[in-house]
Amino acid sequence: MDSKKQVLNDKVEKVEDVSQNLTLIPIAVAIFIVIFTAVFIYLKFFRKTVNTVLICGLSDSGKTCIFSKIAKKNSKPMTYTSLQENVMELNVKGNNLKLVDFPGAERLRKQLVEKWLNAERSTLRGILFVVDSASFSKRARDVAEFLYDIALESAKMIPIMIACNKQDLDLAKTDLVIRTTLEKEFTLINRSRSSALAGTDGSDSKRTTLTDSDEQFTWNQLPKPVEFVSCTASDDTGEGIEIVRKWIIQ
Ligand SMILES: Nc1nc2c(ncn2[C@@H]2O[C@H](COP(=O)(O)OP(=O)(O)OP(=O)(O)O)[C@@H](O)[C@H]2O)c(=O)[nH]1
Ligand SMILES: [Mg+2]
Repeated sequence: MDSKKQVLNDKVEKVEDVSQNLTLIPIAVAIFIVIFTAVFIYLKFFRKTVNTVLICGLSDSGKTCIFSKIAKKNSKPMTYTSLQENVMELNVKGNNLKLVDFPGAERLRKQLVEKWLNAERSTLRGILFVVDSASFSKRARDVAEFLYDIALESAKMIPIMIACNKQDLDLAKTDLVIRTTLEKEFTLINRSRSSALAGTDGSDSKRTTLTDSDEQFTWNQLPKPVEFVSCTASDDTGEGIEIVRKWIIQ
């Protein structure tokens, strides 16, 4: 008799366990729905889309010319010093891309750093840095300082293409010369910034230089790829512009 009672008790306990587990299911489903909705809302409304390619470089390097060529293959751009951004939306295979031509004027540098390289950094998918290859030997240090700051301020997180423009001019340096000269300049900037910092407050200079200042700088020390291309934006053929366009829409 006792053993029958025991079996009955066991069965009752099992049924209670099962019914307890069943009441947990709606709670689990509710939690899942709340988490799913929160993730969906975040992705849809708050996450910034990584869809912008920023064109920058010293004034007169040919940024607006390249921007116009990308907009319209056979355009003959009439450009003058830009004082504000040119923005263009591109539709590539159903995806919206934004191309921003940021003026090279020195007084707008702070705005470039604060807006694009910090606040809007998470929207950047690439930076196209344009160099005037004809005036490069005279302005190598200025070009290097500007590019160095762009790489540093963007936390080295954005892929960079360096467009060595104005290849049609006699004095133009090749992309190879520009590449190696900039490497040497970056080594010098690393060293001078690191010793300047060590001389002032003794703070950790490694975080404020692009790479380890004890080594020669090479492009492959950066975490994101840096590519070089030769181009001519002002003539009809637009030599090299197709490579730039492909890199932008890739
Ligand atoms: N020869 C030659 N001239 C070029 C080339 N690309 C641009 N230029 C000329 O260089 C000048 C400056 O070009 P822009 O495109 O206005 O330069 P930018 O970089 O936009 O200059 P900012 O707006 O001041 O920052 C213009 O007179 C262009 O016609 C090129 O490939 N070859
Ligand atoms: Mg311009």
